[in-house]
Amino acid sequence: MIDLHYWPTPNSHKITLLLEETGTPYTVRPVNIGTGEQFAPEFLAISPNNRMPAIVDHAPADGGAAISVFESGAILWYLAEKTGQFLPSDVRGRTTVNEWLFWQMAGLGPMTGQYGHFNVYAPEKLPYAIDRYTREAQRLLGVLDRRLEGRAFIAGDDYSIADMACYPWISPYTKAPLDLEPHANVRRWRETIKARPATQRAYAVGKDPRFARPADLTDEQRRILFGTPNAK
Ligand SMILES: N[C@@H](CCC(=O)N[C@@H](CS)C(=O)NCC(=O)O)C(=O)O
Repeated sequence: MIDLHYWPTPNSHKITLLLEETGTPYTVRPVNIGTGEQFAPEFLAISPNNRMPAIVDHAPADGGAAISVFESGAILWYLAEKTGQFLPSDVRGRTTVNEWLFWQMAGLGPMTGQYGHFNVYAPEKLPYAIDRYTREAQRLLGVLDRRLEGRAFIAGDDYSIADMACYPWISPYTKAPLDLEPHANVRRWRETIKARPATQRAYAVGKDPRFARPADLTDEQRRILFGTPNAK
């Protein structure tokens, strides 16, 4: 059984996408990042970067003690290897998936995250920061759009963990939608993934009343999440 340490954010959706696609049994362990549960010593023992998601696999392939994994890309890779799904077995396909997984982890995720921070959460609207991350998010969407030209999915014909890593980060902020109009391939690919039954189930996990939260961050949540000095 897998324990999934989770709060409904894009990085966690990546993992429920894969768990639902593979039919892997898992237990959701909520980590309320708005109240600081990511700093609890028990959680830091499995996720030293005080970020979720993280997993604990109580039945690892080698039959040994439980294995914990933090970082969503590493979790996707671990579970894909374990289940033998959504990661090609040939060296070329595997390398392609790895490239785009790293691209998401180092580029699309962080840059879109900063776009969201400065557009949605920052207490002041800083034009330079907003322009910088809007341009960078658009550049990355353009890269993905070109990759998807003539391909059903990022690595080719088959849906893979590279797609699952990217999908939750395509315009994730309802209060600051990214302009997807110039990216027809991204829009087509996104609709295809959205229609998958496993995608519907993955996102339904986050709708549980356990995860209800206010529409806007409170000062206390800002202090916990961003260390904002002028928050209470
Ligand atoms: N690179 C990490 C990033 C994870 C991450 O940033 N998680 C956020 C929510 S999406 C979090 O746990 N934030 C808690 C905090 O900022 O204290 C991954 O992909 O797993």
